[in-house]
Amino acid sequence: MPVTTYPTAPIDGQVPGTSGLRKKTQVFSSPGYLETYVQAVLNAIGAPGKTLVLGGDGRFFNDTASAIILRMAAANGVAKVIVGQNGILSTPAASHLIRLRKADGGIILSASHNPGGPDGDFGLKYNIANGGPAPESVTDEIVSKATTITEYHMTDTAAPSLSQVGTLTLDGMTLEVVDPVEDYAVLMDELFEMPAIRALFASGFRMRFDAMHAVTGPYAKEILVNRLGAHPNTVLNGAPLKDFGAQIGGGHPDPNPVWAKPLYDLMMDEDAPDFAAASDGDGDRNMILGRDIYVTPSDSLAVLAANADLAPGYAGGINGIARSMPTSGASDRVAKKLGIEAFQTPTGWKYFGTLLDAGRATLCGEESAGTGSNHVREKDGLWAVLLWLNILAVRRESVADILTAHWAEFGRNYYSRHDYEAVDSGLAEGIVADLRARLDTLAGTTAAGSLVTSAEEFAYTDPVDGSHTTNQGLIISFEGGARAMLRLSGTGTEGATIRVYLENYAGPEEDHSLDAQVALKDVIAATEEITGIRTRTGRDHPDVIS
Ligand code: G16
Repeated sequence: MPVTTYPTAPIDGQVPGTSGLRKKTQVFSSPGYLETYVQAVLNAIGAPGKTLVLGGDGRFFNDTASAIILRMAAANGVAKVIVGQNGILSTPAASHLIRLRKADGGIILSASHNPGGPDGDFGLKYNIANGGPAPESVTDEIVSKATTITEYHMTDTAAPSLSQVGTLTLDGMTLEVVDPVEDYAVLMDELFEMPAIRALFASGFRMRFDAMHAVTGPYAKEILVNRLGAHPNTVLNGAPLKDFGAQIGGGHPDPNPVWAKPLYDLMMDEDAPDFAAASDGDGDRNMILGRDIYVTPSDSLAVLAANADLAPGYAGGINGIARSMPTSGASDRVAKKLGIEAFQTPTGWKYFGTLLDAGRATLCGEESAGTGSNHVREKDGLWAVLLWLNILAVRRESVADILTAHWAEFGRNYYSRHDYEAVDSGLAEGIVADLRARLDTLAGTTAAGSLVTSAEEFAYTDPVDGSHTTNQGLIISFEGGARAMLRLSGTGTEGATIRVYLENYAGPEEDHSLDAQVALKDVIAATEEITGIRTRTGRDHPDVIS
């Protein structure tokens, strides 16, 4: 086989963040950068003889990167790569394919909800054989290799076109090109009461799904329109674009009320459809909206958990619910009622893997618009949408009525996240460090009229494998059950993003009709008094409130 060995490029000890390695596209596409990281992955996992899945969200550089990775896989002795047609796979579909085909792992090309394009972001994530993001032990090994290897290997043979489904070879390596949607759609058929959802649409139920010009367009068209009979106008922005529509309308594939504002505004209108949802660049995140109501990801997890048994895939009940630390405690209340375990993990889907594998958690969710279950080992945007549809099809109530009934039973965890973006990294780290240094002194003090009951840095010991991780965010708890959490984003590529997560609980008998910012005003004021973020960053309000 004609293989050439090249010198590596410096990776600068850059560690993969919350979700793999994520950098500016220009960095990723600079000479040798992608190649060095891929070689590190192949060395870390022991490439010879392995079967890998490969796919990405179709953003700018996806096709070039796919071709490079295939040529490197062949040169490094990988036996087989199962790749999505045209190099495309949504992240949950990739996770499913790894599991379905019993692959040794997979490489997912995406920077998720981050913007795409030549001036946008690119990313690479390695997932292990269970279909989930590599745990720290594996990512540490990849980083160690990335910073010490001196050469990478690539076959001189050009990578074949991936435009047709079928089996090919590349210098002795088998290359199976698969339909990105089919296997995933079959899995969804198995999990949900499709005839009931079909009947819901047939009854005149109106929905909009905003694919945000990202990877889920073809998945949503196949499942919602072709299989479930939704009107073709259900899917908005369904044609994937390499820059997610940045050029044509400032598109940014982050499904939240800020970046999916047209959808949000549509649903706040009195003539709104019954239900709406959006997904992100790689299809693992979701936003849920009903007529005149936005469902926070934390509430969505709680409602899905409380009603999961209405779907055939969960008819036997769920074993446990896991949520990340900054996610509200709404799902804990559901777990308590169901008499099942509730877990609080660090931010990052990889921390759910052991709980899912051990059968201790069935549903997982994060405040960052991620919800999923044991059907794959990633969060799954369309899955969440389909579970909502299944619940709506069986209960035949509006989203708002379902939320109102949920809060009347469990109480409401008012919740909001305030983001301060592109803050100078040193300044952001200083704010966190200063607060960390004062944690022991905060309990018992009163800030803006709220009594601090405890303050701590979140550390986590995995209940399944005993692995321990520290420095996972700062938590300030207030009398009455309010919490403020602070951490720096692990997915940004420009400066630092300070995330402040705010939560306040109103019991079943209390008022659930307040605007979240109003319900949280005391905890917001107390948090500013304690942290001084606005003063120190010179900003009088967060850049994004969600
Ligand atoms: C990634 C992880 C999520 C995590 C999120 C946090 O999301 O997969 O599990 O919650 O990052 O982001 P940050 O560190 O910016 O708060 P994604 O959708 O970007 O892959």
